[in-house]
Amino acid sequence: VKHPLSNRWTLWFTKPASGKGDNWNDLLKEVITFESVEEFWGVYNNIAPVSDLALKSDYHLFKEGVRPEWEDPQNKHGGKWSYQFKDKRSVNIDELWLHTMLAAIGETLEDEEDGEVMGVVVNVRKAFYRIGVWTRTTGRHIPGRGDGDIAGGKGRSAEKGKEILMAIGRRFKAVLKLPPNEMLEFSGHTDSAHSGSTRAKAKMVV
Ligand code: M7G
Repeated sequence: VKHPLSNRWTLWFTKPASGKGDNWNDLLKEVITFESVEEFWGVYNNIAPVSDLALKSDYHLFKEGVRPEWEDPQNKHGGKWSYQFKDKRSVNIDELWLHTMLAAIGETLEDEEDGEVMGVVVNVRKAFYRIGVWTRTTGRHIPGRGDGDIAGGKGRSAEKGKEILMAIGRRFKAVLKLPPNEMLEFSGHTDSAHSGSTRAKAKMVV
């Protein structure tokens, strides 16, 4: 018996750059798509744990049809909640990433009608592990669209859009078991793209 997930999910991997000529697109690889709880465990049990990955690797788990890139049509008006674990030796990154994936595929990060969560990401870097949740919107107006298009056609007000994103941030913070004084930060992808890095100025904190 297979227990179907609400969505089909695709796992992606960013392999570390080997030389200077490597660009983002050469490094990002689609791994596998699954649609049941059993298939998820089959994948999970057969891939390297985050703690074994080389520096500059990423795992991305995204809804099928959404590439884990700022440029994807479903991400280009969006942003992400993220947190950097700077004490790499004391953090159980494998457990945190597992819990993050389970929250994504189990759809516990948002209410069903929100339709905000596009995927989750873990980055292995020299100074930190970063885990993030990518959302379809930023709670701001989309340039060139009319009022009421804050949330990409869902007719939400800016206040409602922000509240939905804040709720996702609070749930994600609980998944990561962060104490109240540690802050999760939200940043828009366009800000990330312009600054050339993820470390763009945070627009919201939780
Ligand atoms: P990062 O992995 O988000 O954060 O971006 P880091 O700076 O902490 O490592 C690292 C680099 O990967 C960026 O400067 C971009 O060159 C590239 N990169 C990352 N992402 C998520 C994208 C993306 O969505 N699209 C493109 N074109 N490049 C990206």
